[in-house]
Amino acid sequence: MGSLLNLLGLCLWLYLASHGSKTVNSQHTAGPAVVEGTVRINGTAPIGRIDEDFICATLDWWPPDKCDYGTCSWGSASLLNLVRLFLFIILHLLLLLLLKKYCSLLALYQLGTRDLSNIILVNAIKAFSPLKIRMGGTLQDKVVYQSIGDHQPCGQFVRNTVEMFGFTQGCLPMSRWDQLNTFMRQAGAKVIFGLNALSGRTIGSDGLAVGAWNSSNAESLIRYTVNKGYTIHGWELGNELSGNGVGARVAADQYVSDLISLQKTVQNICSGFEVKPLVLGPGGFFDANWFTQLVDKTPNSLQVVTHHIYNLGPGVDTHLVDKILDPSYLDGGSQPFRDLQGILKNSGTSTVAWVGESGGAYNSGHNLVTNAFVFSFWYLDQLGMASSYDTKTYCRQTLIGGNYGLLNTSTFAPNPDYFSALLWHRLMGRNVLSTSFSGTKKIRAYAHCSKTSQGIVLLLINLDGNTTVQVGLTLDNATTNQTSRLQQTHQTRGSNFARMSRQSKFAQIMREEYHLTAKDGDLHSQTVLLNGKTLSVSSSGTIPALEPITVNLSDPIAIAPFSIVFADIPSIHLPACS
Ligand SMILES: *[C@@H]1O[C@H](CO)[C@@H](O)[C@H](O)[C@H]1NC(C)=O
Ligand SMILES: *[C@@H]1O[C@H](CO)[C@@H](O)[C@H](O)[C@H]1NC(C)=O
Ligand SMILES: *[C@@H]1O[C@H](CO)[C@@H](O)[C@H](O)[C@H]1NC(C)=O
Ligand SMILES: *[C@@H]1O[C@H](CO)[C@@H](O)[C@H](O)[C@H]1NC(C)=O
Ligand SMILES: *[C@@H]1O[C@H](CO)[C@@H](O)[C@H](O)[C@H]1NC(C)=O
Ligand SMILES: *[C@@H]1O[C@H](CO)[C@@H](O)[C@H](O)[C@H]1NC(C)=O
Ligand SMILES: CC(=O)N[C@H]1CO[C@H](CO)[C@@H](O)[C@@H]1O
Repeated sequence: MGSLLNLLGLCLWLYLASHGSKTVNSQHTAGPAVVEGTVRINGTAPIGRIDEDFICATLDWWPPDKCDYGTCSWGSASLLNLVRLFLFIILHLLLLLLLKKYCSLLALYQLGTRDLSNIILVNAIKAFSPLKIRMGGTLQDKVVYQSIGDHQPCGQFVRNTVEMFGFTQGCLPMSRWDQLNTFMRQAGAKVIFGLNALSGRTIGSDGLAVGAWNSSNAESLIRYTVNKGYTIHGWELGNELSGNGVGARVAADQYVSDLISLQKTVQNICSGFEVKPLVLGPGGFFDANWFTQLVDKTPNSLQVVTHHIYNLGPGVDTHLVDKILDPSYLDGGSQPFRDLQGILKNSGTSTVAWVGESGGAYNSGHNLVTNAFVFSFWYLDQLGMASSYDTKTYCRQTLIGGNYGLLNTSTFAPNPDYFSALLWHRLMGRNVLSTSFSGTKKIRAYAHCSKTSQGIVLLLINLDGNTTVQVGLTLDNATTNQTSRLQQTHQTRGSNFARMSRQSKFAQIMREEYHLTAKDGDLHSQTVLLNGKTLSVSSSGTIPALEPITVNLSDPIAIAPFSIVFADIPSIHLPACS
């Protein structure tokens, strides 16, 4: 049969059929314009498969006196400082637990603001169960790990402008490492730890780091970790040393042999374990030549190739919002994903790609942009785009710290992107669907199989501030049985949809929608509304439930100006999702 015959175009919302884009209401009426558009999904086979725990966020080493453009945005978010708070958190959680169990004094136990933020932090991480957390960043290649029997002082980073990255080396005391691991275990996080890859090398004036990696300090940390029974999901070698590097660089062939040595070390120390930690690298900016060499020469040593993304330029840029709202600018961000996928396919390796660190705008982001509602346009678009090129995990810079935290640096209250990430995590299943949009360039459209049902979930982002877009759906390759299911919506089926299982008939004719908008329509707001209601933690630090609205399946999906919609459609069953 010809491919045209094989193509079963199924138009769900029929009034849209074949019209494409057209303005519905008159130009002369007041209020925003409405245009129509169509999402087209090819349901034959998935084009990518993300990790179950795709969402990842970073914790960095930057101390409080890390400043950019005259602003110091890191507070006490450093891995070396946050750990102090962690002790408090654990103590207070214990105290709360005791109070709850043994007395009725709970109401009298007043939470201080610091205690409250600590509880928010634990709850925010736990909400993902698990959240991947990558510990690393620029200063990771200047960290030494305290080792047993080492009586050298274990000092913090000290500001020093003549040093690379403006700070002296810093030391991770094992007592802090204990606290971090205790906390991460309690919060249910999966930790990826970035090792110092400059250890033992000398850095030339041109930035080239010469000599082999001295793994002895890393080895002592890994050994200590294993002996203590801590689980580390992955060990990553170095930060931004690939290609031209940032500050310093390592030649690809040298890095390859260092990575092979790290893999041997991990295999050796963890030989008794059935599941061994992953080895990741290089945690740097994509460089086709350098990455090709790495992937081709480490077929059995590298489980995950990680790259970093700051495609919006420096945080000080005053045109960040213009870039975020420009569809062609966003499209330009697909280049490294596409190229890296090509390299992996060509080599036939089992190595997979992750985004190991991505904060959009470098040098700590931009206050009220990279921590405000508008940034969810960029962030969710990145998550959608990365998935469609088979990226398995995406680490956001940062969980806390800088101007791009998912959580507020001082209160740990969630910023809008936190809720965007949580919705993604709860709804978007592993299989990625080939998706395109016609009608307007201002809609970004992605689709995955649903995480909670046998159906699909659409992610639609409206970059236009004046236009509501009414979205219909066309499915290629839906089977005739699906057609009949959709047309005879009264038909009851015995399928078990997680959320709607008790109302399977209902599930056949309804879908669930999550509409995200900025408070007061202000793109710079740090408050996001879900279906018109403010999302915020409760006074006791509980992360709010994310409640959908249900919509008649025969209605188009209405994407308001400057809004983001997740639409969960349990009744559409595609071959790609079975
Ligand atoms: C859908 O995807 C399959 C591969 O998965 C491809 O063979 C087919 O041509 C695509 N159909 C359309 C209409 O693009
Ligand atoms: C690696 O570093 C350790 C600790 O600093 C040192 O004792 C050892 O000699 C170094 N190894 C090499 C090969 O330089
Ligand atoms: C954190 O939250 C406080 C209180 O809402 C706010 O004043 C502050 O600007 C926020 N900080 C950042 C960096 O967003
Ligand atoms: C909406 O359109 C008007 C008129 O073209 C323009 O002045 C305004 O900036 C637009 N608003 C947004 C949010 O794009
Ligand atoms: C489609 O429906 C027909 C009739 O209801 C049934 O015989 C057939 O097995 C179904 N095919 C699939 C792939 O479910
Ligand atoms: C859904 O919409 C159709 C067409 O407008 C209508 O016939 C049907 O009663 C609606 N169903 C529900 C549950 O509202
Ligand atoms: C499940 C299904 O119908 N798959 C078909 C989708 O279309 C392609 C060609 O366009 C066929 O090869 C598949 O068999």
